[in-house]
Amino acid sequence: MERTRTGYSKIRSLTDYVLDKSRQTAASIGVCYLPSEGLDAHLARNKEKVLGVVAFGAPTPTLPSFGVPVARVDMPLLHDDATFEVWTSNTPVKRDEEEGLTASSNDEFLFGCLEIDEGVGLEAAAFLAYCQIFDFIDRRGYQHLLRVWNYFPQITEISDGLERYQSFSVGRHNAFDEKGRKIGSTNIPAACALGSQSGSLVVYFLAAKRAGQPIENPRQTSAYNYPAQYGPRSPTFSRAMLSRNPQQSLLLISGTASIVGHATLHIGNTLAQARETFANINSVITQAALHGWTPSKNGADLLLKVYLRYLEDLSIVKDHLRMAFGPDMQAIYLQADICRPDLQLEVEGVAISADVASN
Ligand code: 3EB
Repeated sequence: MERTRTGYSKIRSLTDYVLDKSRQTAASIGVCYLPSEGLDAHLARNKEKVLGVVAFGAPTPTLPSFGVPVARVDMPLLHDDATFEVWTSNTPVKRDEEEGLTASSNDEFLFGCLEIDEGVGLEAAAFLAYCQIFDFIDRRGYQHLLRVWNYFPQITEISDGLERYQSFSVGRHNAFDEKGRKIGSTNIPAACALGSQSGSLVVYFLAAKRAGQPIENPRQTSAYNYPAQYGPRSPTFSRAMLSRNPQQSLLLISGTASIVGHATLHIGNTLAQARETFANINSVITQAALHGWTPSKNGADLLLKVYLRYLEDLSIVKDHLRMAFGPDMQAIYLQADICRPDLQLEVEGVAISADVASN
């Protein structure tokens, strides 16, 4: 009896040892939103572990150059002058740069950003940006594109007979085809695409060595299957991407709006659009749970970005967001044009399993 028990406890501790070992060695990432005041201290504390910084605000905030990838998005904050989204690694990162694409990576993840001049036209700019990203990550072994953030001005304007968002989607879709990632043959990344105030096409992204699990939403037509009324080439994004690693799970939630099936609902009613949007996000989280995602209580794992077309909708959306996702979630609010003229808000974000939330 005694021997068996000892034997058991040995096996248990060996299992724990191996698990602990893989936790210690596995690379993980974290993200946080910071106001200007908090930025310097955070960067100083994390130094060689900073993967990248995204600067939101208008006029676009300036940053000291400290050798990390920085994406600047000219987009007014609704509660502050500027906000910084800072991605960090638990281990020192490797820096890399090629033709204007700057990146940092650890053993699992690569964060990158680039800005493409629109002189060639938006469709071509999108095509070039995505071709460059695919070549870059493929050559470095981070071939799984998990999440992409896209920003460009005048997103709903019509140019050459097409809404600019649709031109962007054409260029992006063609790049997927060009680089051997035809729909149906590949995992499609989670994404969002919002209208900034000025500047070129700004894209930042997260890629990984390990494939993620794309998540779709049963309440919505998959975007890559949208009918042609929304554009000649469908938008190439999934509703969320679940990335499960030994040390952490990440749920990367795409831009989500008041769309059911493929139609916009509640036109002209911001509160109803907000509720529909929250229902869509909760539905995505429920789908992720079927693939092993464990949401934490009170929204403690959630970092959301809320894009509002109209400043005056801020307080009503804020109140309802907290009710929908819990008192412990964090959110920042930005003023942005949404890609469909009839949408008044869009919400996207990331959830990180509780053990390693922001660092
Ligand atoms: C939608 O559901 C709203 O083109 O990358 C959401 C997320 C939207 C990503 C994109 C667009 C994109 O269709 C718009």
